[in-house]
Amino acid sequence: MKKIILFTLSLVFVASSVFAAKVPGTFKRNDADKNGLLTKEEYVAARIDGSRDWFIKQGHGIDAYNAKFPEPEKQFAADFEKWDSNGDGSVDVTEWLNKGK
Ligand SMILES: [Ca+2]
Ligand SMILES: [Ca+2]
Repeated sequence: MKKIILFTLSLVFVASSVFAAKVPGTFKRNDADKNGLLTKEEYVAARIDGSRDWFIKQGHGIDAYNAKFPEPEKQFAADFEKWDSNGDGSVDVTEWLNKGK
């Protein structure tokens, strides 16, 4: 019985690591409700937080961020719309992986 449980557990582990390898970390972090789809709101919010943090961490400061992204919502939403190739309003993992191609 113990063996069967261990075997099942290792199968679950293998299956989940295969799945994890397919979904990029950035996608997962941006997917706030973890439903496997990025909405424009989730993406724009995560991108604003992420870029602000990056500018501050790099020592450029918030003024540099504001200069680079005077209208962050608009600018990040425009990227998002390019990636949503089937136009359903959300970006799935496949669309995410194909962005910039
Ligand atoms: Ca989501
Ligand atoms: Ca889509």
